[in-house]
Amino acid sequence: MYWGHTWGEATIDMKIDAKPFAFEFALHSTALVIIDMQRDFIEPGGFGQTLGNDVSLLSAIVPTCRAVLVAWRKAGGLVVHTREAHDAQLSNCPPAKRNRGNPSLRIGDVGSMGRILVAGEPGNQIIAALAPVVGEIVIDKPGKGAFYATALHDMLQQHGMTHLLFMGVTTEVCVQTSMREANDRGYDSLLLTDCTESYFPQFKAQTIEMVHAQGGIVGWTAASTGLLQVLD
Ligand code: C5J
Repeated sequence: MYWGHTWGEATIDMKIDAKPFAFEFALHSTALVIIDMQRDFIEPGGFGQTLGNDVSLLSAIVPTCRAVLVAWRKAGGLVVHTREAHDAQLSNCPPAKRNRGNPSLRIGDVGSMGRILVAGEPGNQIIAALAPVVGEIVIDKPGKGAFYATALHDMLQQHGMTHLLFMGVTTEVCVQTSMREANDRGYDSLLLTDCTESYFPQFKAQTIEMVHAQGGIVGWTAASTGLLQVLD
């Protein structure tokens, strides 16, 4: 299926060292996409912990994510936040997703931060350090990918976006899925490697390799230092 959008002629004004080769982009056509930095994954009592994970691994990236977010805002770049969120009736949470595995609490059950992965609940809020400000896009997504069953692609097209910078959690699940969806829709995407984390360090490392392998089959990867330098 062809998605029917047109890509404008962007004036490249930024270039950073990356794998497999330099990532070139224009500030006015690039969005910072922050995947699921919500309390459900980062704080004790949420979905991440109900699956038996050590959530402290994920909170370690918050200061780096915040530094990038602050610099990107200061430069005037578009910011997109996503949350993995289902409606209160769980009408957009298929039984295959809810019933899989043996978590201590399932999606929709009541935990210490309200109902697990349900929109509007305390645990579903983006952590305070990265909270959205007026003018930033917030996408509630029922799937792992940010494009599935959301208006994200349309919104990015309306804003003339061609390039995406990804950060957030977890690397191999929602971040990777979203990057692959973006790739299939024609975006050039870069994963900021020190701004993403997994409950499984080996999965993070392998995902980074998968993204930039084969000439950038999914996209580019780089630490945030180069981006912060060009934004300075
Ligand atoms: C998961 C996500 N890991 N945001 N969600 O279930 O990566």
